[in-house]
Amino acid sequence: MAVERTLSIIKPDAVAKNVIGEIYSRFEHAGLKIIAARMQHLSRERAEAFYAVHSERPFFKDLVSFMISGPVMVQVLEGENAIALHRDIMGATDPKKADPGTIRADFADSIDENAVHGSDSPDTAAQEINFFFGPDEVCPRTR
Ligand code: RTP
Ligand code: MG
Repeated sequence: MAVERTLSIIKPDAVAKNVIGEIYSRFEHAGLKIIAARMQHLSRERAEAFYAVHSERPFFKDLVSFMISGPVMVQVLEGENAIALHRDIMGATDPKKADPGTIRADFADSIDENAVHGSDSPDTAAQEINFFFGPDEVCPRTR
């Protein structure tokens, strides 16, 4: 399997619950390495741009309002099969349908406030990593 990179966001609800470390621990135990990270409070414009693919969906306005309701923690994860592995650890979009032991099952309250984001394909991963991080902010492990 190929080594991949994926973009991960710990959303405002999970930051507010003070579980950043708990979620990072799950990434690390799964073999994913954090190779870039930043906390930031997104502007409305940046949140709209990030979720532009959903701009025509009925939930778009609420999604953007939620994403700017507090700081988020944004990171690049690297590892074997990282994109699908990360989404497995996250669990289903709707926490009521998420498998036990997944991040969303354990920390998300609703489909609207669902704790984490993860890229869904190699193309979106590359695009989303570039959206948040410049080349000199991504630090591949040399040891
Ligand atoms: P994400 O992009 O945040 O990782 O979530 P995802 O791939 O699992 O789900 P996606 O379809 O990309 O939707 C993005 C976010 O929009 C909200 N959503 N609400 N009310 C609804 O039917 C609905 N569907 C999606 C969720 O917060 C989802 O994470
Ligand atoms: Mg998505």
